[in-house]
Amino acid sequence: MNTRRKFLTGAAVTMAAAGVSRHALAGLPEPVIQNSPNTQKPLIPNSGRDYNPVVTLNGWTLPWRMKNGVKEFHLVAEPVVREMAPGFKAHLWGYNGQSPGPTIEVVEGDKVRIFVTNKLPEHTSVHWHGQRLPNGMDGVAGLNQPAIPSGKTFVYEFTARRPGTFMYHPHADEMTQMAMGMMGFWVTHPKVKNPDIDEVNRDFCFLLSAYDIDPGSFTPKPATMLDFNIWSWNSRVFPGIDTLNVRLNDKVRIRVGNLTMTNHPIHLHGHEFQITGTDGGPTPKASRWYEVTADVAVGQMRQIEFLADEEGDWAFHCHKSHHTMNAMGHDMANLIGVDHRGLAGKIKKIIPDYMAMGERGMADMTEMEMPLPVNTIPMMTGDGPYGSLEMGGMFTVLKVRKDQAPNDYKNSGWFKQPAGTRAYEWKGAMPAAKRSNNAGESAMNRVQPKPEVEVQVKKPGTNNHKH
Ligand SMILES: [Cu+2]
Repeated sequence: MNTRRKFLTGAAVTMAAAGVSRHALAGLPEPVIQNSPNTQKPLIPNSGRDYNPVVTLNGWTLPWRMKNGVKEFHLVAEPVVREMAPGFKAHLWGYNGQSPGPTIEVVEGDKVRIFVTNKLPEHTSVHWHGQRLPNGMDGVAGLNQPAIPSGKTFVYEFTARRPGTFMYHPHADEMTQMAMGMMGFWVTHPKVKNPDIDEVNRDFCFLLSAYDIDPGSFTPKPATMLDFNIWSWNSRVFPGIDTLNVRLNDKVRIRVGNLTMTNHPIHLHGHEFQITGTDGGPTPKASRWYEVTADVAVGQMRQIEFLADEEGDWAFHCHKSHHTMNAMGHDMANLIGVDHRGLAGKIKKIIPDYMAMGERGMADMTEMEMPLPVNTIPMMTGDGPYGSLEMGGMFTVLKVRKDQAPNDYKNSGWFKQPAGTRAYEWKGAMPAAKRSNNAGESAMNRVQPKPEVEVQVKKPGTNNHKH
């Protein structure tokens, strides 16, 4: 496996950088470093209790070693270069070579020891979000422990008491460190059959994160509170997010955690799902109902499950339309309905590169050959079988296929729709429009007096509102 091969490479790099002997590191597991932003195959457990591993979208699971019955992991907090989409790299902070960090998978009842080495320029700590653990292991710097100074390694030890969906992130200079991409997923699998936890064929997970990276630059601005321009799943943006490839009639679980500054209504097309778990654990079966959108609030985890029984390429995305766009500025005039072709000619005399846009909507943007600054990504993009998807950010596709082999996670290309099952153009005659002026006649039969002057209400302060 890829990560296995990287095991030695990563260790060698780390040791050379730290300048310490192999002997001095003998007490810690060698850190495993991941160089690829692609979705890695599930890590089949080769020691400890057995379980069905998860697949981290554009991510990976951290290998461990067993030492006297304890599962030992080594996390390295460090600056990383994350490819957020082909052609767009960000200078983030993360763990073991990537942002987000590797997923940690354990089994309920496992004794866990996590070595955390701090290679950041400032102190850090790790909080194990949602876990039951001794107070001194909760990771809030200043409250539960002193912060881990730059260059030092701290050890966290606890038993994974509750099965479920969790995450980890710093609890020291949180604003900066989470804005820079420091976070990771944690899954505790059930030890024995749990009546509220069903077996599934595919189990995906990812974290929601948001960045403010000016087009042409590389480093997120940590002071941003609301005006983020890069909305990502596991620090990837569409079309850089891998698709979720499943077999027809697979039972599918998707686990989502939110470490952004706003909520994200996560929406799946073509199927209905139930919320089967939160960071508080599995939801009781009697409390579940069907949804097609799950709102994941800030600091929450949601785990959804469905039967993938409709073949096709199904959109899966955040339903806030601004979150399915890339590198977006919000300080733009509304030009819908304005024909400014004449004006554009005049402006072009002064600014030869000037381009009129937006008067017919924004879809034109996907056709524009507008020069982009280096290291950014178009706002609306992504080629599909029928043209541009005009999407970005928090968007990908669930691919349900009859011929997807079990345990195969390959993308099989675009769905071939059976003949006669696609929306088509009406080519017949178009009847004249009939206007209905008497809707709700019986109750609302009065003639509405028309105001002589149209009143426009403007709320105070809306001018300053950027979004
Ligand atoms: Cu969103």
